[in-house]
Amino acid sequence: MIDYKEAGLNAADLKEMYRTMLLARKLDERMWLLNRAGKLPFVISCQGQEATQVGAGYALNKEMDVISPYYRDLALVTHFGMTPQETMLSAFAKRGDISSGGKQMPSHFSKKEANILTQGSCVATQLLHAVGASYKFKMDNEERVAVTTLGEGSSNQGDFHEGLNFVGVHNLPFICIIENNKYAISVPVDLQYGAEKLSDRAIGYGMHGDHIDGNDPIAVYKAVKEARQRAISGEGGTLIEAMSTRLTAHSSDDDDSYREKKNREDCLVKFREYLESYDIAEESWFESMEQELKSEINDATKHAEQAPYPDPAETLTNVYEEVNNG
Ligand SMILES: Cc1ncc(C[n+]2csc(CCOP(=O)(O)OP(=O)(O)O)c2C)c(N)n1
Ligand SMILES: [Mg+2]
Repeated sequence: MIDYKEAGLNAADLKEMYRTMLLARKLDERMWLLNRAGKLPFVISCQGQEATQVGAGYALNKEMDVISPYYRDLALVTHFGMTPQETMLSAFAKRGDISSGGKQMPSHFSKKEANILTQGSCVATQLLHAVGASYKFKMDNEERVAVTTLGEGSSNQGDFHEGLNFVGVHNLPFICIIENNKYAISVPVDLQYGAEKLSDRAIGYGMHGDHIDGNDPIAVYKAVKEARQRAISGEGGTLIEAMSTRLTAHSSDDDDSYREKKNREDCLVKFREYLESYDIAEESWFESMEQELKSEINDATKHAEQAPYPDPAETLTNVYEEVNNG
């Protein structure tokens, strides 16, 4: 892992980053338990990708920048302002779900006041939404950046090429982060693309490309911070490939016996070891953090479990602008 001082971070920053990573991990683990207990219909995990997501989020300006995330980005959206209660309301498909009133699939994050754009289920379409936002920022001369994330499998969709080509042509303030966890459901990378590095595609779009260790939140922070600086200085977009790890099956409906379970690097364990090696935090801090987050997640779960489901009469609300009942 790279040196935090060289990246411009201090001990308090690292502790805050660790806290958000741990919160996302614990929320995710709780949702799996609730799924296996028959209480949640579906879970798709951020586990193993928290370092990429929090490192990236920490380098952005939450008040100014816009993110267009994908379904694994629980840690990124948590950093941007999605609360555990909002996450649980969505997971339980309750009426108070901020993204859709309990009608959208879980992990289709959106929160207008936190600059999190809404998304559809077709992978890579979120990239186009971010490109549109960055075009607007450029037209209006705003010092803002639009950021999107997606899996390496999704980077083979036509939307990816069309979107990045547009960014290159118009030199837009845009960052695309590929969270390369080496699988697209059961399909390994050697059956997904022939390139050595996906970040090499950047040259074809006339933009900067970076290939980084996505298990190192500091390396991700540094790469995204630099990308943001280039974007607001009029130097255009950046394509970042963060090499990451998917610690769970693709989703709660996937049997991942197609892959080896040993030797998976866990970014949270690695970051904890890093904090301990620099004497930034000790055992008692980690323990109190676990307790604090556990009680926050207990409260969020209880609240969401007891909350009402949407009224069937609201089925078409926000689906059509106006419903003709005649
Ligand atoms: C256009 C489209 N094709 C197929 C799917 C079904 N699907 C959902 S997730 C997924 C795998 C995506 O893999 P990757 O982009 O590597 O992301 P990861 O899940 O590994 O983070 C697929 C094929 C979809 N949602 N949209
Ligand atoms: Mg993948």
